[in-house]
Amino acid sequence: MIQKYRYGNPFDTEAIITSMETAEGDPAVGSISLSEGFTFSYTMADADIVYGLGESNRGINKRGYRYVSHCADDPNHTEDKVSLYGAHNFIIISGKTHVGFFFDYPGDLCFDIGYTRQSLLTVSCADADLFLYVITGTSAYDVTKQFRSVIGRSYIPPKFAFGFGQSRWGYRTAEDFRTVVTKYRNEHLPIDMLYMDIDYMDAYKDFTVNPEEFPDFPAFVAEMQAQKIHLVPIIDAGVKIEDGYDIYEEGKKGGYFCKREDGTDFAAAVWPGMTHFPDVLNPDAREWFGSKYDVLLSAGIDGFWNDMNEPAIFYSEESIAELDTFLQDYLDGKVEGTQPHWILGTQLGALANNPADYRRFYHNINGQQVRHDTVHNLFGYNMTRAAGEAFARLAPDKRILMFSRSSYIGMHRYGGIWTGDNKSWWSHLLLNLKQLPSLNMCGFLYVGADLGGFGCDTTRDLALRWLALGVFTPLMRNHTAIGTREQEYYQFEDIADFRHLLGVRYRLIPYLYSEYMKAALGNDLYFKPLGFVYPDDAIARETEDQLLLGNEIMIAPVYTQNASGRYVYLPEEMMFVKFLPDGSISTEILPQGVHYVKIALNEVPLFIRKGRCIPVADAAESVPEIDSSTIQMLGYEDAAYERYDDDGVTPPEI
Ligand code: MIG
Repeated sequence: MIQKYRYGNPFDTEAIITSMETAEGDPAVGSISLSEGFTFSYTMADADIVYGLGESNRGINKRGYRYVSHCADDPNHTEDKVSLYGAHNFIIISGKTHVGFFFDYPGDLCFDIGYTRQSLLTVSCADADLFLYVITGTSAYDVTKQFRSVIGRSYIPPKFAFGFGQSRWGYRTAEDFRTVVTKYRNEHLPIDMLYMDIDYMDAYKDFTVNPEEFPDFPAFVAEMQAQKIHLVPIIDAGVKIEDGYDIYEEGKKGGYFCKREDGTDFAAAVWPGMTHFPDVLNPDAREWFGSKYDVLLSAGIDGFWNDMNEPAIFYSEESIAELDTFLQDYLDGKVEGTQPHWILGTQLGALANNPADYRRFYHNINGQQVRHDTVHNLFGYNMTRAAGEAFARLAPDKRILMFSRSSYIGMHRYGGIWTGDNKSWWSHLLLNLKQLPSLNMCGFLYVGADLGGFGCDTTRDLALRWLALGVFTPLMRNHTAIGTREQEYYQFEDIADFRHLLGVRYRLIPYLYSEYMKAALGNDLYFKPLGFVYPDDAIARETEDQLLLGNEIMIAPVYTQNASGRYVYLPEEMMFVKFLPDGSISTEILPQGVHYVKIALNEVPLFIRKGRCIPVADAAESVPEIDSSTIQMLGYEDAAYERYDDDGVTPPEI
């Protein structure tokens, strides 16, 4: 059962699309205080698990820390961080009873989940203007499915997007892109997508391409398509301020940019230098910005990734002016206090993504001026919505690949997510695993991390182990930052090992696609924590380094260095399967309990649940080359599997 409560004057985020009556009074569980903003308090039982929060830090069970929903451009995902790129305000408290809460509030929202006091959960925000949804159910899984049924169907990508994609920040020339494709194809490393990071653009201007490198861009797109490669360009939030640049001129003329209180266009520096932000919360501006994707769609592009849409700000005109004044005072010895040198460092460090800047600009929503910080978490959502709504108009017969860095619940209807700038750390491989089911609970099914790690230099063993997890994530992309060690899979010794792991992905696509589509069409989960399926098993409930995928398999990747295997917990008998480097598959029935399983760097393990089976095809080098006539069933004898399939292009009926 879902009940909706209203406090004050909530902003309509359109996260929930099912209309519901507002209940009277306060929820029967927990307590509400409106004395200082809004605070919801709830006493947790010792055994309660707290699930949810989508893309957030730490474990699957969120207890014992605090989290702040504030879409943040922060590439340092250390264990102490309270905000990442997404704001997904759905939690479930699961123990003897099972109750979910969705705080539909688009500004900063703080979840203290037993951080200040071990048994106390508090959720608080500055303004008591929000909708609160309370969902009671028979299990955490049941609560999740009820929530998913009111937020609308998850985004469905084209089938090619289940292939592998290579990316690197720094590819710039046509030759750079050709080299990657040639190496992948020559080495028979399967691949379907090649990502174009910011350097493909002309001076970082959205919806342009560097004219010297790509004098005939549609021809370049076609050249790649002939090699079964989809190019996927990045789009950034900020529109460069430059006279004569059509997007800038149109935006200025149409009044489509976010404005200061005095009505002038707010200016902030990002990659292109000074930019304006399209006011994607304004329906007219959203339609206008979305229509610009056609510049690339009509060149043959069928996939995009939206970046810097928290929105990220390097500095604003105001903040740089303030810093200038400070610097003058500092140099003139006029800065008061005992530590002016330390203050200088702090001032410099606080320039980017400064909260003061988020209070300096406004959205125009149906004639109302809405200050950005109060709706901050909706920017990435609506940038991606702009694209999604435009795709439905511009390419109604075709699915377009789309994923975003920043997000709020509701965006899951328009695109997927990549989890942003992780690092080539083993701990981030594990964080990647733990984020997956939480993201699914919040509706984000097309998800994945930068395999191998974005920041820092990767190592061959980390690249392989992370790839062995990436085999199972819907979005499977190797991406890395400029200046880091080269990370394309052909850069390492013994390329055959990478070829094998990539090949296993393609062998599993008939199954993975089928389970993805069943989850999307049925408002279900693709990745589940073990506790969702084995709620009465105390060990399963605490297992955070294994996941159920679809209805048939469990995954348990190796996430530590120099390990030749790992411990795995089986809540019931399962079939332990390994895809071996010679192309064969080993199987072994293991009883319920704890096992140490050997997994070499060049093997992909999975576990098939008792009495079930999965379809496996022969390996292929691209999604269209997967031959469904080669599909064989793998798993328990006499088990049956109903495989979902479609053309992978036509958008399914709503
Ligand atoms: O400030 O476009 O998360 O994937 O490579 C960095 C360059 C901007 C951040 C994205 C990353 C991308 C990078 N971008």
